[in-house]
Amino acid sequence: VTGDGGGPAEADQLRRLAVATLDGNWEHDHTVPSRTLYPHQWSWDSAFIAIGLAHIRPERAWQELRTLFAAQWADGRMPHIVFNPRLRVEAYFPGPEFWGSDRADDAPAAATSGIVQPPVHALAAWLVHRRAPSAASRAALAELYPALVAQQRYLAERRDVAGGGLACVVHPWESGLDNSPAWDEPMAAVPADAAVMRAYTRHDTVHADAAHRPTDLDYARYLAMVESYREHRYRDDDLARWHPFLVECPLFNAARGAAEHALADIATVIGVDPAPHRDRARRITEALVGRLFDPVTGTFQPRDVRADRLVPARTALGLTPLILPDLPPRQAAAVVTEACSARFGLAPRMDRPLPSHDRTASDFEPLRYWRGPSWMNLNWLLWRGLRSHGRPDLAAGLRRSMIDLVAGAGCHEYFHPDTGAGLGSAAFGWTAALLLDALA
Ligand code: 9WN
Repeated sequence: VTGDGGGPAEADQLRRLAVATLDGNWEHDHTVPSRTLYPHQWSWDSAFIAIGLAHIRPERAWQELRTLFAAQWADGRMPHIVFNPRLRVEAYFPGPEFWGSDRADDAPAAATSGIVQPPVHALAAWLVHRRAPSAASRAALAELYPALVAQQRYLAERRDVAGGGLACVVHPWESGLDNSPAWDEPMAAVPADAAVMRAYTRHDTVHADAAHRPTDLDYARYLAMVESYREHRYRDDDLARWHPFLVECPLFNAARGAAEHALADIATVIGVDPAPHRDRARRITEALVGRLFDPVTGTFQPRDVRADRLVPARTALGLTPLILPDLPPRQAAAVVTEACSARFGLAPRMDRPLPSHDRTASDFEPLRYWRGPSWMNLNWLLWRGLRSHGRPDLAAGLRRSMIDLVAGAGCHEYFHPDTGAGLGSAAFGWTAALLLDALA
């Protein structure tokens, strides 16, 4: 998977595969991440997918974002799943009846989950416009802008539990990296019993190998966290008093910062003052550096707010603040050093794909989901960061590795971090979409 071939013929063939994958996952007015495992609309998937659609079907890219934002809550929260009412209950677990969003004051008419995902949507909207600027794309930006601002305001005002300028995730699903070793320590404090899962039927393990997915004990805790939040009708008052899992995630907060940069650009295009966005972006970057950068390890680590300490696991989450264009040179250099270490193996010519977790760690698992396998979205975020921080050599190596992954295995959900073999869903939306962006 590491060849450096790849002429125009290979690129054309890969593009055709990516387009077929996205077309196959298109469902009326949005794209599903996967027809089997994830048949509804997912929040951050749709943002990544829009970035890819911009290269082939820009109207669909805007439709993707519009459909998602139609399910925004009145408090500004963007739910992580918007359920398709046409699907059977068995299509996905936990489904709408488990979430019970209809009992929350701020929920929309559509059935949704009550938690969020990393806010990469403003960046996506900006990139979709920039790909093919037109009167229509400017109108779409103007239409989405208030919703994007409300999304950011919700996170800044309702989720800054520690008051230090960073938003907390209240569930590992909110980070997008569900079973990352980053969450093991804070999750250990969540009461749960694997027997809980006997009352439910998991559907993920019907479509994917159970050995590649989170465990039943993980799921028991995931459900316990949803139950805690749902009992409070998804309100965020006094979270510290009653919720068992509160963590400041580097990727989630870097996405917030990147969103403010994107909103500043969007504001300029639609004739709004960009200064407040630039100001907020600066403050988020300062808070990230102040609260999550560990000068001893030289990397960014999540902060467990309940225990008030940094989580020691060194996962790929720690590399993602590089997407902030204003990350100070000292931290940017430290992230690059970490990425190029034996833990992640980034190089101008990579001999193995970028893993999602430190490959030298004892809890590295090459097959299990976010505990080792390589993921296109993490590759893409780091690729973007490397370009904006003046490392085209490393960016080129990573880009080649991303293309080789799909050339070798197809548009899989994730990939074996040694062999590049395809894992999880075989026709995964954001893999196809971000490949199109890498090929452009
Ligand atoms: C729970 C859809 C989503 C992604 C997440 C990924 C996975 C869901 C699950 O699939 O999470 O939200 O059922 O495992 O971890 O990042 O958005 O592709």
